[in-house]
Amino acid sequence: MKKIITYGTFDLFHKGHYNILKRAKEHGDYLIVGVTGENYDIGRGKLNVYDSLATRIENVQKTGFADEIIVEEYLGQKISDIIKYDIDTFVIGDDWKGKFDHLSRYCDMVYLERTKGISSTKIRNETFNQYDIGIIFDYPYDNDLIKEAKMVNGFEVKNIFCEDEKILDAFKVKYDVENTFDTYDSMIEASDIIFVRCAIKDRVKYIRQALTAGKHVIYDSPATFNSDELKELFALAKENNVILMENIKMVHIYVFDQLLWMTQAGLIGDILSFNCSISKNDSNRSNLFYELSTSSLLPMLKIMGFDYEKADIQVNKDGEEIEFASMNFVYAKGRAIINVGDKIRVDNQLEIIGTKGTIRMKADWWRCKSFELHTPGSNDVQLFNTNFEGNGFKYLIKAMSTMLDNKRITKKSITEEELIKITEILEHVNETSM
Ligand code: C2G
Repeated sequence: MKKIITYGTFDLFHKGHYNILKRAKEHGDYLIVGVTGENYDIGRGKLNVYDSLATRIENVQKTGFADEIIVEEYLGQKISDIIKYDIDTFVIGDDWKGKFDHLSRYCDMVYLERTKGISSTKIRNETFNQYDIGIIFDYPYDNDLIKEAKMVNGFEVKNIFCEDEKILDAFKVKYDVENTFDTYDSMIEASDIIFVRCAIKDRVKYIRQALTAGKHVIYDSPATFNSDELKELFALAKENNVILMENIKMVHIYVFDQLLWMTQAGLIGDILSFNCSISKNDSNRSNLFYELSTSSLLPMLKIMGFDYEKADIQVNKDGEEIEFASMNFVYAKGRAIINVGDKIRVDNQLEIIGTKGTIRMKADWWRCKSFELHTPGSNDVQLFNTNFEGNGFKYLIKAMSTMLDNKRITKKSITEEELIKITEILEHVNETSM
């Protein structure tokens, strides 16, 4: 019996998929089809898959060509499958020509001609809503968000505006964005989503203007140092039935959920200590201190809770700007220490000590690529990780896309209470530094 294997996402099943399965089957007696799993697609940056895994499997099954369907869950699984299922021939479309030649040491390789004029991408572009993003900024760097946003179905940064014409022109040349605008109002009008990236003092004004015009907003967090102003923005978003989304990427990356699971479900016991340090040196950005603080305070509040008994904050300033702060929170049963350096360098790390285990994240821990779990009495260190390229902004856009599909404007990943509490702590930091 000659065994054939082929793989694919088979999203929005079409004639091209049907043809390749039919021809793959003709190459042998028994056809195994590998359908990509959701985690695998997320890992390889394919965030535009529309159909669920169950639907995609069902569509392959309906053709009647597959004798067996398996799920492709990780990079390198193709070699394991060829060995495990004792495959004679690997078949794939010629859009992959040359990419799988290394498999010819395990079985025969056949690249079949693709069906012309049809693809999942084409169907997606014709079928789905398009969301044009407009960015308002005051410095000429995009932090890769233009590239990342494009990876999600229907999203694209098309519009830009900056009060300073020179910065606007530099940005346009550098990132080749389609439209620039003379006024913020005209950019709002032309966009579905506004991304506010500017100094904190201007954020509320720009966010308010976009929300009032009925546009969804993404903003660099914190929006303000005034918790009443933040509450007003939340109310305004609700009134206009639009999404107000903070640019905090970690909560959209699944390793962060694993971290929460470990700590909130009690898997490392009672938490005794939450200790994190963060610093970045980027002379192009003002107020970086507050963004770094937000990234640290959010996991603290999620893991340790809101009910600390005492907050002791020590601040060092360089002129008007905070260059370092050490925030010490005393909880009934534990303690949290957060060290944030803007200009003053500290080693980036996050450590959570529980009665039954310790979690450690190193280097750029706020990117949430991995963490280690150390268990007392065991020399084994368990590693939890996710592989993705880039800075994670695509996952935030994907979360926004899901909210838009579901017509939901509230989210569970970050709550209003958490954001208000963070703003109150930052208010306290500012008072301490006066
Ligand atoms: N295909 C085709 N003609 C088209 C479109 C797709 O012959 N017009 C083929 C592809 O060449 C591939 C199969 O249909 O062999 C599945 O295509 P996709 O769903 O686009 O799969 P892809 O994401 O390319 O995944 O591990 C995953 C695989 O490597 C391929």
